[in-house]
Amino acid sequence: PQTIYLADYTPPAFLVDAVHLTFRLDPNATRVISRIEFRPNPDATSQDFMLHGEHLKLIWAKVDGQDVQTNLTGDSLKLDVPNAPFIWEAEVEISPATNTALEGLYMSRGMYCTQCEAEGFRKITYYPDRPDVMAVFTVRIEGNLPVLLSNGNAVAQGEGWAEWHDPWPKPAYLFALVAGDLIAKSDTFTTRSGRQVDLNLYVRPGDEHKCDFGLDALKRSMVWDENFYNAEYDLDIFNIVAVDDFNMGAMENKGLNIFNSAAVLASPETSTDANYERIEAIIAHEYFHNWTGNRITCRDWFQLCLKEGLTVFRDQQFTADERSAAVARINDVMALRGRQFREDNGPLAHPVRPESFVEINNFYTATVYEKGAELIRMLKTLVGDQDYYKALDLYFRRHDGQACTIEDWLKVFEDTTGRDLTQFKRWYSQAGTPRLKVSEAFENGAYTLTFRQNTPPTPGQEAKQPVVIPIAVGLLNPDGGEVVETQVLEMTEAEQSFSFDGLGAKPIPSILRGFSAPVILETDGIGDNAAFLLAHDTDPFNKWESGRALARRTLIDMITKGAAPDQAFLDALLAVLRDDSLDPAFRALVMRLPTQDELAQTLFDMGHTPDPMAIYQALETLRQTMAQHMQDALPRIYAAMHVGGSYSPDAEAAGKRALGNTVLSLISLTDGGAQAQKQYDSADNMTQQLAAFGCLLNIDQSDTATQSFYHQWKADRLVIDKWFGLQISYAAPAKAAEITEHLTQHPDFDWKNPNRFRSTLGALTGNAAGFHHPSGAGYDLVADWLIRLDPVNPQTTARMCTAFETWRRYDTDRQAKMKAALQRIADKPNLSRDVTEMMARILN
Ligand code: BAL
Ligand code: ZN
Repeated sequence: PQTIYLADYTPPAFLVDAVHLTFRLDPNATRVISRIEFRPNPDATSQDFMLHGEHLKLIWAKVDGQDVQTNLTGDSLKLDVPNAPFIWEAEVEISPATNTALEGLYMSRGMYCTQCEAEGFRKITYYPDRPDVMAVFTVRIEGNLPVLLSNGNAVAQGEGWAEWHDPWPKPAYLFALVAGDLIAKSDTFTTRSGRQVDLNLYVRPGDEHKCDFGLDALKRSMVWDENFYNAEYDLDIFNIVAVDDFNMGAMENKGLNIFNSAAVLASPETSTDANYERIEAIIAHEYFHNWTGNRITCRDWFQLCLKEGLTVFRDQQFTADERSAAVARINDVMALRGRQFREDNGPLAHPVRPESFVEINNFYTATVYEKGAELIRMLKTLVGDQDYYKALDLYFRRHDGQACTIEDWLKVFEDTTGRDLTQFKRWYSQAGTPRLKVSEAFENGAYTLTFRQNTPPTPGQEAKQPVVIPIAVGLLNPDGGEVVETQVLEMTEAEQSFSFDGLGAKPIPSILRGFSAPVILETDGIGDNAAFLLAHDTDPFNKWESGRALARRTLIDMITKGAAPDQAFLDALLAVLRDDSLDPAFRALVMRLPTQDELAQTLFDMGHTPDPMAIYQALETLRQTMAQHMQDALPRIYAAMHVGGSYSPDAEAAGKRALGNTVLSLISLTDGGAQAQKQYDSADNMTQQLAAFGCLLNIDQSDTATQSFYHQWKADRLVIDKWFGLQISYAAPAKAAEITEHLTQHPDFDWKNPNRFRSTLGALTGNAAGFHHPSGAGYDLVADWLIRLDPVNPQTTARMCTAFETWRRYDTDRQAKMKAALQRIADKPNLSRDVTEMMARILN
């Protein structure tokens, strides 16, 4: 397959003013008739006219009304056209019913829907399918279905047809069409300047009761974007559609967002608190794309972080604002470390703005999204809130209607603040997570912190240069009071010192407050302050971080030295658990132990070869010890966390349930599951039911619950996804592959449905000790299924290949087994471009 380079970018030879599309829907033979108004691009460097196309059957084509003989070159069309405005018309035939890749126009349980980002529109008709070609679309849909939707505003409709017009020029990747037997739950929103907007959430009959929360989250997002970014909605209709078969979480098509049903449908009985929180964040994310992504889009796919990093940052701000900022930040950092740091440390490491790709779908990554958001957060920290919002205003005014680059984005900040962001830009081009070492000195009342930064080599990037690191620091005095409030130190050199004068005693530093930069902080040079900071830090992130550091150290000592769990750690944890002045959600986060994967990476970084079984065992032992150590305190806290009344997904109630269920998981380790069974039997919402089910699975007391849960929920696909996933997540290491294999034979294992595939095979890759069991059965099973899925759905297959990205961490036996599994995938004839690229990068 061909590699595409950022450096090779050239502007399009022709621009498009208007697109008219007519769809005659048919499952196996949909006709798409296009009429496209082209004109030469004055900024073009070439006159070559080229249209992308993939798997299209061309029926006829005309230029300015004259039939054209087309020379098919691969899947694209090249032909001679006038060096003047002209009209291209064509009719093609496509087959949505056999489109299992879920890109382009496809069918999901009888309903038509589309997914065009990144390059799916070329599977619908011939078009310059690149984001810097923006056009006004008018769409007519003909089909014998009650609901026919496309982007923009509804123009006209009749029996079996509908016409839509989107006045906002957009790239083809934002095109969408939906047709089916759907029901709308509706609401309205009036924008700040008085525009009345009809809001509709379209679902399958039977799902109407799962719409209220999504609509409410949408309205809150609309208000929030007006308040914080002066960003108003710009059409008369905002439609969301829930689809069962979807590769991603959701898609921000202009005026017609399409959502994986798991990312929008919610009811108390079927959705957990975590589901509600995720749905709220994704609704906000897709809505926020209306400005950051749609009104201002990307020039080319290398600039993906321009819209994704910024929109993730905006949805993180929204969650922080709607819920608890401290808890939101901790959750964001856990996700960043779990996915992005792992990616940055392995063969798939790439810059936030990559410089080459084979398949762009492989770059919808944690690095582009989550690290991309961290870069925006750092910019905001560096320039301050006021200048940040000024720069954003300028960005919206200067670039509205344009397809932009990271250079455009940074220029807006330079023009607003007068800063030179040349060095900051390295964050976009250098892959890898910087290591930040700190040491200290105290003399004559002056306290000095010295930092050294170093970014390890990553594929294709041996040597790295220093980046700009905003380091938020506060100082505490030895009795726990704060002597220096949070200041942002701006590090630009490889090594740099910062001093604080006039101190009466050597202070205790709290460094990288709020996780002010996406780096790995190494504090060996400043002594051991973790227990002190866990007790006293005023910065909630670092308070949590200190608990995490203690837990990590205890576990590492257990694994590498055979040590017993550290009593001081257990006492510190118990003190937090009992501290009713702390937010229950925060306490639940402090009680959460590091993941197996995080421990494996930590051990690897320390020069050890991680043994997944030893890691698993240490975590089990520590949990058991915690349960005993805290036994007396648990029942009171469990009772205190009871939430009465009818279910509400708000942060306060969810926080209490989170802590209550953390406590329940410890209680169930000493009471044989009695309390969990009680909670399971009396639960009136999915959060409580699923948590109790997890406890029962964990202590192997679950046969009855497994049966009863299935029978209760067998009609609900989203709940049955949980049922598949939980059994595998809680499977003991030696049994995980076998249980997964067994579940793949279950009549409900619909492997072509991405949600079901992920909740089964994905759950196995997430059960680290099960996946890495020395038998190699986990590797083999996952490889078998990836080989099977690839011809059906390359995108979902490629995504799951990342399970193998850590193979070089492990012992020679595991390495050999993982490599053999990877090689088996790589050797499969006719492997997709997506998976071919992933195998080449992982094995490299
Ligand atoms: N643009 C793809 C889905 C999302 O990031 O919103
Ligand atoms: Zn996005």
